[in-house]
Order: sequence, then C-alpha cells, then structure tokens
Amino acid sequence: MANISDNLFDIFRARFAPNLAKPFITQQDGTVFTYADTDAATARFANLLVALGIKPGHRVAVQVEKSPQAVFLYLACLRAGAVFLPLNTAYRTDELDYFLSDAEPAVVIGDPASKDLAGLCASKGIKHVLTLDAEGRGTLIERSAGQPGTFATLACGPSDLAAILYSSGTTGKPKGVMLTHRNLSSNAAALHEKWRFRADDVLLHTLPIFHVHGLFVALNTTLMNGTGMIFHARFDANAVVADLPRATLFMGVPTYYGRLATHPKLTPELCAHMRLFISGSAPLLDETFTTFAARSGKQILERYGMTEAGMITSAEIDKPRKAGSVGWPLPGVTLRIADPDNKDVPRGETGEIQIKGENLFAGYWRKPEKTAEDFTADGFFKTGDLACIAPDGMVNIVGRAKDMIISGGYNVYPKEIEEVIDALPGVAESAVVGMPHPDFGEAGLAIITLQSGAPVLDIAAVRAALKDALANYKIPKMIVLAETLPRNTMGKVQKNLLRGTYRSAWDAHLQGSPS
Ligand code: MLC
Ligand code: AMP
Repeated sequence: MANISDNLFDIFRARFAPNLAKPFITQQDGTVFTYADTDAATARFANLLVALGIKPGHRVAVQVEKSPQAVFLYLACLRAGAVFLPLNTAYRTDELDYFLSDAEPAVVIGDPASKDLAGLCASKGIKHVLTLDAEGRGTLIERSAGQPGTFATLACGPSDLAAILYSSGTTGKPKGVMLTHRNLSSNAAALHEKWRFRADDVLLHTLPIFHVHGLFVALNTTLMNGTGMIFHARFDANAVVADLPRATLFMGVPTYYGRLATHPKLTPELCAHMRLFISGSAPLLDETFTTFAARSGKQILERYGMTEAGMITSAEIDKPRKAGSVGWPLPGVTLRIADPDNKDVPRGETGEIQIKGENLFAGYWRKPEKTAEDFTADGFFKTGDLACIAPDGMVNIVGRAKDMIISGGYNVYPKEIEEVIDALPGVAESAVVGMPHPDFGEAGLAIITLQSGAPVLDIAAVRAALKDALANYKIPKMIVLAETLPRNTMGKVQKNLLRGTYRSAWDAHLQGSPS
C-alpha cells in the first residue's frame, strides 16, 4: 500500500478511493450518498472545522439525531485530526453539563431544537456552537456550504486521539474513554478479516451512531470494505423486514433480534441471501437465538466488546454457534480468564476477562488514577465481565462482576440512579437492581427506604425527578418503597436477595405495564 499515515480516514480512503462512484449510504427514501459525495462532504466539514480554529487534539462534541451528515461529521473530525465526542441524544442537561465541563470541547454540534445545549455552551463560554437536525439541515451545513470539497487529511501517528466516548462506572463520575486512530483501525481490520467482508456486501444499519456498536463496529467495517449501507434512522422491525432483501449483513443488540424473531414477516425465504446476523452489546438469550434461528433459518453470530476495547472476541463464520458463546479473541487480542489475584484460572473455570492488544484504549481522559485502577500490574485491562473458556477455546460469558444493568443494549449504572434518588427529601437510601425484561433483556427496579418520620414518598414524583436528571432508558421500570435493605456482614446491600424478594411483584408489574 502507498505510504499513508495512521489517520483512520486515510486508511478508509485507500480502500474506497478506487470506487468513488459506489453508494456508501442509501437512505430509506432512496437518497444515495456515494463515496465521492462522502469525500466532498467530509472535506467541506473538515475545512469548516479548520476555519473555526480547530487544531489536532481539540474535542468536537456532537449530540445530534442519526443522519448521513452526522456520519460525515465523524469522518470530518478524523480528517481534521479533531477528537470526535459523540453524545447519546437521550442525555439530559445535568448529564451534558458534566460531559462538556470534563471534555472542554472547542466546538459543539447539537440539534437546533435543543435549547438546553445552546444554553449550557453559552454558560461555559464555548464559542462555536453549530446545529444539525435529523434531516441533515442546520448551521453546520449552511456554514460549510461555501467551503472547498477537497481537503488534505491531516497525517497522524498511531497514538493520536480519534475519539472520546463517555462510559459511566460503578463508582464516581463518567469517564472519557480515549480511543486512538490505531485502536480503531486495528479493530476494524480485525473484524473485516474475521467476518470475511465481500465486495457485494450491503449492511442494513439501524443502530444509533453515538456508541461503539453503531459507530465503530458497523461504520468502520463498512468503510474498510468500501461498500454500502442501507441506513435507517432508528431500529424499527417493520422497516428492517422490508429492507432485508436488499442487504447481506445486519448488526444489532439482542433486543433487535427478540423483536425480529416475533415479526410475522420474518421467514427463511426473506433471509435466505443474508450472509450474517451479528449480535452484541448485551447477553443473547438462548431463547432469542433459538427462536430467531427457527424463524429466519440463520444462526446469529455473537461478538463481545466494550467501549474501552472495541471488539474483543467474535464467533467464527464457519464454526457452530450457540447463545452466550462469543467466540475467540480477535487477531491481535490477548485474553485471559483471571482470578481476583489476576492469575489465570484453570481452563473451564469462571473468572474475569482480562485483555491486552492494539484495540485497547489510551486511558481515561484526565483520570490517570482511574486508568491505573483498571489495569493489572502486568498490563492487562480488567473488563469486569465474567467468563469461562470451553475446551475448544471459545469464550462463554457467564455474568458480570461490575454492578451494571444492560437494558436494550445500553449500560445503566445503578449507582448513578441511586445517587439521584438518595438526594430526594425524606429518602434514607435506595438500591437499583437489574431484573429480567422480555424486550430489553434487563431493566431497573428501584427499592427505596425512607428516613424515620419522613412522609410517604410519592412514586410519581420520584419518577419525575429521575426523568429530569437522567436519560430515559436509565429510569427504573418499577419503583417500590421498603422498610429496610438487606445487608451482608460487611454492610453491603445484598442485591441478589432483593432480586428474589421482588421477582413476583416485578413479573406482575410487567404484565400490567411492560414498557
Ligand atoms: C428505550 N426505552 C428503553 C430503552 N430504549 N428502556 C430501557 N432500555 C432501553 N434500551 C424506553 C424509553 O425510555 C421509553 O420509555 C420507551 O422505552 C420508548 O422509547 P423509544 O426510544 O421509542 O424505544 P425504542 O425506539 O423501541 O428503543 C429501544 C431500542 C433502543 C432497543 C431500539 O434502545 C436501541 O436502539 N438500543 C441500542 C443500544 C445500542 O446501540 N447499544 C450499543 C452500545 S455499544 P418512556 O417511559 O420514556 O416512554 C456497547 C459495546 C458493544 O455496548 O459491545 O457493542
Ligand atoms: P459498553 O461499556 O457500553 O461498551 O458495554 C460493554 C459491556 O457490554 C461489556 O463489558 C459486556 O458486559 C457487555 N457486552 C458486550 N457484548 C456482549 C455480549 N456479546 N454478550 C454479553 N455481554 C456483552
């Protein structure tokens, strides 16, 4: 290959340049953006960023609806050497306030309807605030329209930052996960090889593009392959079934597969030409895997990853698959299953997944002490996921050591919710636990105790306070009051006991209001 820099966009460009006329993004209404269009649009955005004074390493925070222009913005940041910082559109003002203070972006791009974001930026003295709406309109487009459609992509080294994605944790504030150009390119190349991308592949893209799955796994592998995507603004089972005949690849969280498996139009004939259905971000239940296979004639292929590492393992295309088996470490990833002393457990026993590799992040943004906590003395990253290894080397995820709920593919940290509840007047303490949910896999149940003598708490008011402070998917689906919380001898709340105690009430609640 010609002498290209480590800039991820240069690596993509080397792959797609021979076929600039090829469609990259095809929208549901038939609008097509070719690779030539992508090259020009990303150049205009990159020129605008440079004109605004963006220098390599500056953060560009983006909270916008999914659109082709949002994809171009990500690529423009790569081209300009800026650090792309995507934010979930569900984040509320308090959450955004923290991210903007912590990351200190030089430019913020938000939805024109988001008055909160504009106000927040003003209060923080962020000079450059642009807009982009779901239809691809806004000041970003207006102000870049006169910019040249060519741009010399900035050369960069492997350890230069490409993106920061925030990840909450079991303690403390969310941490900015710093990902380098090499982290992203090595991971995309590994997946591209593992999933044997072909020149005729078409990805049906329905995931959000502010998290690793829809952004890096889906987009970067497609760009590595220089092929096209059918681009849906959000997951909708009807729309997926309608467009499957034009696709060869689909990627989703288990909730997507659960919804598709019960769709009346899903048949083996409809899926006959599909090359791969790939699942990740959350545990895939055996029931979903089996029902989906029966209805579609295809076995879902699982892969496992996380924000800090991109993808870590994947099942093999030509080996048997089963639910919960996330396959083998990707090329370049070293994986071990360790005990609490960070020593390998005997083969077949359960322990924590610990990893090394080029995919591994460059640390938490301005939190070196937090970074150090998550690594072992011999340089392995501690994922907090529990697994065992089968005799054939396949990794089976069996649980999580971290107190985290995965709901519809989104991570929800109980601590974050408990802190909001505990701050409410009259509350003594609270515990949020993950309960089985037929659609989202898991969802939150909050149990609250009151200070002695405090008046009974209005559950609707608790819900309203939570909705005010937190993204909607984090809101517990059920909130109950209790006399006390069970504790072990160390004084730690026994969340397992709570799950058992409230199981029948939870099931009854779901019967009444499943969402
Ligand atoms: C929506 N709701 C959820 C939810 N999504 N509740 C719990 N968990 C979720 N994930 C709630 C809303 O709060 C709302 O409630 C109601 O459901 C309807 O909202 P909606 O937006 O209309 O729902 P829907 O469009 O059906 O969205 C569900 C979904 C979506 C599953 C399609 O959540 C989704 O696309 N999830 C994918 C997440 C993802 O990309 N994860 C990858 C992370 S990367 P109310 O009460 O407010 O009306 C990662 C690494 C890796 O983990 O390995 O990939
Ligand atoms: P995130 O922090 O959003 O990147 O989420 C990463 C977490 O999602 C991992 O640490 C796992 O707990 C979980 N996860 C990702 N893929 C899978 C999978 N295939 N099976 C089970 N859990 C998964």
